[in-house]
Amino acid sequence: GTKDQTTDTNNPNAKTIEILQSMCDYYTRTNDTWRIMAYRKAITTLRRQPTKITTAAAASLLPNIGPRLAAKIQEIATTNRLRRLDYTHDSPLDQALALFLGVYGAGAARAHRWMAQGHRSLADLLSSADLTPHQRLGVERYADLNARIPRAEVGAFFAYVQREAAGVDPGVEVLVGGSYRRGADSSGDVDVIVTRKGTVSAAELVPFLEELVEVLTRKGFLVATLAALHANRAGKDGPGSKWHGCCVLPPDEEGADTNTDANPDGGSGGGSGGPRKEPIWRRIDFLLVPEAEYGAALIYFTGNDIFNRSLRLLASKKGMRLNQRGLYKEVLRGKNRAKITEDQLLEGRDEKRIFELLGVKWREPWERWC
Ligand code: DCP
Ligand code: MG
Ligand code: MN
Repeated sequence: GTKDQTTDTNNPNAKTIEILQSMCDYYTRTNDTWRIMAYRKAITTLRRQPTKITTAAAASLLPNIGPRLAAKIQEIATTNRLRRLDYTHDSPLDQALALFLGVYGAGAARAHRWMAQGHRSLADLLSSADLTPHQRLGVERYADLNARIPRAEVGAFFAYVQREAAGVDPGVEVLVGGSYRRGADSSGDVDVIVTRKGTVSAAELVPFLEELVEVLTRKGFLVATLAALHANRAGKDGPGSKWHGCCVLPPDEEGADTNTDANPDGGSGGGSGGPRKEPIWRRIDFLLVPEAEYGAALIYFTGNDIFNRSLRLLASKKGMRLNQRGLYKEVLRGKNRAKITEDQLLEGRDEKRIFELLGVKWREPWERWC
């Protein structure tokens, strides 16, 4: 996901954030990666400010805010609007493109191609576009897959997974990473990190996950597969290290907090006594992590993505390399930057130790929004 959404209603810069977010959404539609990043960073900075930023001078003193963004912040703070945004008015074409960009699994290139082929609605796509099975699911479950998952509901999904995981192998540990670990009020998906003491490779956890997926599917918890273990077995993330799909809380689960009737803000209605509505399909990811790489994987899968990028950049400036498996000391390279020997692993299992070796102050997960 690209949205780190928390409720900004009480934030003194709420209006500024809202308008900058509209600009960011516009640049997402025009696929302007550089500006998307600049706006996201500025929004994160503003979210952290305890007081309202009203002048360009004050704004430019803040991290990640350049002179042009600072001027926009002043314009919004003083006029409550941004003239630049008027020129991004959503035409019907823009709206169709924005709609297609929201189809799960469709990138900007795909969305533009659908536009070029003359499609303008989800109904058009279903009736006449050539859709892969995953794209079809993204269109059919459009609203579900674009809905944020309230924090309490992520907790309920986790409790369910944790119980079934213990039934398959009591030695396995599970934890929710991603925006949930950063303390978000709502998440785009449920990122379940799976590990077991003594493991050195993700492959050792594959049989466990295969069995867990089978059990969860049989119980009606998992309802769709988007990326199965075997599909990425040879991927660069290691052998079969992840599984992506969709889940629902089975309605017949006794005592379980379902997203159809027990949760008043679940969004799907349902009400006591009334007929049950279809549960909302939620995105869930399982990530297999050996104990030897747990710290590096926790950093990676906690994010956010911008925080990860800045840590990696810092590592490379210090002659190190950080990825989701560990922190390495970069070795000397020969001609054409060819490696003479393998990079030396400095730390993989301990999250705090990786921060120490990088020489950065420890940041709690909820302090890692950028
Ligand atoms: N990640 C990353 N770079 C990417 C994608 C992901 O570093 N391009 C890392 C950081 C993310 C984590 O993986 O925090 C999980 O990815 P998600 O896409 O699930 O993102 P979040 O959980 O942060 O947000 P959301 O609430 O939208 O799921
Ligand atoms: Mg997530
Ligand atoms: Mn995810």
